[in-house]
Amino acid sequence: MTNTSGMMRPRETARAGVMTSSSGMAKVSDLLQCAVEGERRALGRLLTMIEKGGEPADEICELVQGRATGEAAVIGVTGAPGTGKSTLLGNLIPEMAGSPERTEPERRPAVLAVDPSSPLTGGAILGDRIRMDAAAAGRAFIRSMATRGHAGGLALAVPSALRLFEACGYGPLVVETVGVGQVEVDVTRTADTTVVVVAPGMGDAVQANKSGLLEVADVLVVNKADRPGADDARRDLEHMLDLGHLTGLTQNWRPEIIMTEATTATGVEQVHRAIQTHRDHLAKTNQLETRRQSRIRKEVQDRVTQQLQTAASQYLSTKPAALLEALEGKKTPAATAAKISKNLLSNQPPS
Ligand SMILES: Nc1nc2c(ncn2[C@@H]2O[C@H](COP(=O)(O)OP(=O)(O)OP(=O)(O)O)[C@@H](O)[C@H]2O)c(=O)[nH]1
Ligand SMILES: [Mg+2]
Repeated sequence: MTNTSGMMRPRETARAGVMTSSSGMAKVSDLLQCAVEGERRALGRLLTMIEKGGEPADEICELVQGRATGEAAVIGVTGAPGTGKSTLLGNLIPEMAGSPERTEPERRPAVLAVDPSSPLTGGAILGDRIRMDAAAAGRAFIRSMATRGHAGGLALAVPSALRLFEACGYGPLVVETVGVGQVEVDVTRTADTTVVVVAPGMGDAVQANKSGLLEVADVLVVNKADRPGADDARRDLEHMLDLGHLTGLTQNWRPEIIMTEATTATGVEQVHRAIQTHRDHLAKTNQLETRRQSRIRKEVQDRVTQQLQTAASQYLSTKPAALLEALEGKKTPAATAAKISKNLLSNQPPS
């Protein structure tokens, strides 16, 4: 079994046959049952459905409701391209998975690596870059999610995938995003704990500050500590923290800055401890529930936005009279938009 679920166990091959109906389509409820029982291939197929969106994705959401409590820790890992996020995760996931020798409870972490450049790489490459030891890989689940240029789709797919992971017994839930673009930053903004990774050079502290990433940081990692400029990056971060450039979502929280060399796992244990310390802080200050609610609120808002957008496109494609008035220059686009919005919304009274 590979950590990216490229291979099947014999048991799964047999079950996969049962799961496929005469129409060639697997029933979502059957797939979910198999996934909950621990069959990775079934989970992978459900995630593909979520990624594609539409009715099957909504059906999964309905079925998962009640199975996922929303209590699993959600950890965002973000930073500029190439700063070493996936390499870091390869070492962090075994820490999160725990081990009997360390008398820690065993956990089953799941990673969703959001790949913004999927049309070229197919998405899978990024997930494959997360390498870890076999024991942890057996308990963890790693998956790339391709955005295929649909930013809105990503915003909907990520929370659905996280709930599915939780319903299948996974936790903590880690989302890796490249910290460029509003949707990617927003995805990590609603995590319980956000780890921002910087590296000397292109993805450095100043760059991260400009892209708004430092504002969302609960834990700061200077990776590639073996490279020249790492100490400068740390100093820049400390300086920005001192100047209060970073507001953070958590009141009274100063992100710890940790130096790592992800390729040799140096400093990774510290990152794990910092994540736990931040979670303890959230629990002590009663912010876990607030964060959970803000995730749900954002998902609802994103769904409403998407539905209104679809409704607007459909309405305009019928070439309504109001649109023609704008096209003929009789009304301003603003007045036309106001009229059309009113029409649209009055047809769908709040219930
Ligand atoms: N020297 C050095 N190289 C590192 C370190 N960590 C990661 N790298 C290298 O940096 C490159 C990018 O690492 P990734 O882990 O793929 O970076 P990433 O942030 O996940 O990249 P994207 O997902 O494409 O944004 C790889 O060649 C890694 O081997 C480190 O601590 N030191
Ligand atoms: Mg990566």
